[in-house]
Order: sequence, then C-alpha cells, then structure tokens
Amino acid sequence: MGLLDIFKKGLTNTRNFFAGGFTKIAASTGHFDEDMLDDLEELMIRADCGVPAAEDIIGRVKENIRKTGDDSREAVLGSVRTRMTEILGEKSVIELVPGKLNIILMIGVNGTGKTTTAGKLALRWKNEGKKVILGAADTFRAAAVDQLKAWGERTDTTVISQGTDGADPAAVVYDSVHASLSRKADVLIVDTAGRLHNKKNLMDELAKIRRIISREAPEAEVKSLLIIDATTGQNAVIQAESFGEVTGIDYIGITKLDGSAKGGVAIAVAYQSGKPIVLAGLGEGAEDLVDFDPEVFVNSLLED
Ligand SMILES: Nc1nc2c(ncn2[C@@H]2O[C@H](COP(=O)(O)OP(=O)(O)O)[C@@H](O)[C@H]2O)c(=O)[nH]1
Ligand SMILES: [Mg+2]
Repeated sequence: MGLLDIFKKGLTNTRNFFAGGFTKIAASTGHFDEDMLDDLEELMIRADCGVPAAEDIIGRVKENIRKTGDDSREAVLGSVRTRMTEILGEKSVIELVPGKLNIILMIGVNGTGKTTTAGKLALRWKNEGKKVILGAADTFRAAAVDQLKAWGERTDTTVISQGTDGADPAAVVYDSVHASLSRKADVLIVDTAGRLHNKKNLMDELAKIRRIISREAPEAEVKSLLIIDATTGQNAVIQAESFGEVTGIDYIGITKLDGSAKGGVAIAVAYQSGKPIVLAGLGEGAEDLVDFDPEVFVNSLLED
C-alpha cells in the first residue's frame, strides 16, 4: 500500500466528515459566497483545525477570490489545500546523526501513545540496521515498564529498567545512557512519564533527565519527541503549548489518526506550535507508524 492509501485509510473518518461537509456547503450553486465561507470555516473548526488556523485558511481563500474573481468549488478547495500544506510546512523526518549516540526523549501526557511509539520506532530503526536501546524512565506506573519490556521482546530490543516501585527516572536514564555508550548504540529511546497535572514535578523531572544526559553523554544528539493523541482534539494543542513551556520540543508525533474524525488537529498543532510533525500513528500494531507527509496528509484529507 502506498503512503497516500495508508493515510487515506487512516483518515477515512476525518475525510468523510470534511468532504461531506464541504459538498453540502457547495451543493446548491457550486460557488462560494460569504455565508458559505463562514460555514466552511465552521466546518474546519469542527474538524479540529483550531480557530486561528481556520480563520487564517479562510482569510486566504477570501483573498484569492478577491484577486482572481474565481469563487468556484475547485478554486476554493485549491486555496484550502495550498494553505493547509503551507501551515504543515516542509516534510521533515527524525534525522539520526551517524556515528553518534542519538537520544530521543519521548514526552507527552499519559495515554497519548509514547510507549507504543517508542516500540514502533525501535522496530523501524532496527530494521534499518541500527543498534537501538529502550530506556524505561516512566517509573511512575509499574505497568509502563512491563509494557515497554513487551515491546522490547516483540522487537528484540534491549530494555534498560530498574525496579518498578519508586525507581528514580533519572537513575534509569543514567543506566540507559551508559549501556548505550558501552554497547555503541546508535539510538537510545527514553520513555518518560507524562504527569502534566503537576507541571513543577514534570519540569523538574525532565530537567533532571536532560542534565544527566548532558553530563554523562555530552556528545550525544538529544531530541525530544512530543506525542499527542489526535482523538483528544484541541487538548492536543494545549499539551503542545504546555510541554513547549516545560521543555523544548524538537519534533511532534500524532497518534491515533486512524479512526479519529479529529485529524484536523494536525493543522491546529502545526499552526499554533510551529513545530514539525514528523510521525503519524495509524494503529496499535508495530508497523502502524509512518513518516508524516504534509502534502499526502492534505491530499488524503481533501481528495474528493
Ligand atoms: N488506534 C491507535 N491506538 C494507538 C496508537 N498509538 C497508541 N495507541 C494505543 O493507545 C493506548 C495508549 O498508548 P501508550 O503507548 O500506552 O501511551 P503512553 O501512556 O503515552 O505511553 C494503547 O492502548 C495503545 O495501543 C495509534 O496510532 N492508533
Ligand atoms: Mg507509557
């Protein structure tokens, strides 16, 4: 299956919602007047594109209609497509620096898919011939360590962990970094806990993890990957903001795009965070992770 088909399959609900709404708005005349553009803006907001991005996109549609006088269905759809693609930005991927230890910090609130995505990434990079280690630094819940260990078994990847009750995440990170250095790993993926309800704790914990990494592996290439869950809609935007304040965000991954009618949230998050979306989770299986491609995403969302 090609990437477009994979995205189209995952985004079926969002596309149906969006295309259905679009067709309904345009049905009577095939041309767009002010009221219909307002309806279109509302449709985008309901598809979770967020108010700022929806206003921006419709602003661009209106500007194009003013310039060209073309208010046809095709022209409007074309403007929406172009602006959405611009908002999502150039396609970018997680770049692993060869010959160095690359450390990926998985961050995000509980349940968004951090552990699952860590497992999927381990499989991907192993398949590319990289030496991968998983660090179980979400010591807050015992189940989290077991879950990561299960991914370790499934993907034949070493998992570094300590006991589950009250182990110090920073100590796990210390062990993980040293294991990665001595085994000359290419990538260390660190799973963390996401207790956003206590921002101070979270901030302290993430800062401590970063301190240990820069002390123990000053040469390592460290990137943080924020995982957000598409089904949570606008909460994902708030999470991106909060984590952006607490710690730097280098990349964003969006999970559960399969089945969600809220795929538009990718546009809201890109617009409001300005950070690149690099990964899309399209299912629970090990293979259900693809590189996020803005153009393909927009095409699969809007194709009629
Ligand atoms: N449908 C779907 N489920 C996902 C995806 N990613 C994660 N999940 C599920 O979401 C739930 C929470 O994931 P988990 O990795 O434990 O989240 P964490 O708390 O952030 O580590 C699990 O049941 C996963 O199987 C995805 O892309 N699609
Ligand atoms: Mg987890």
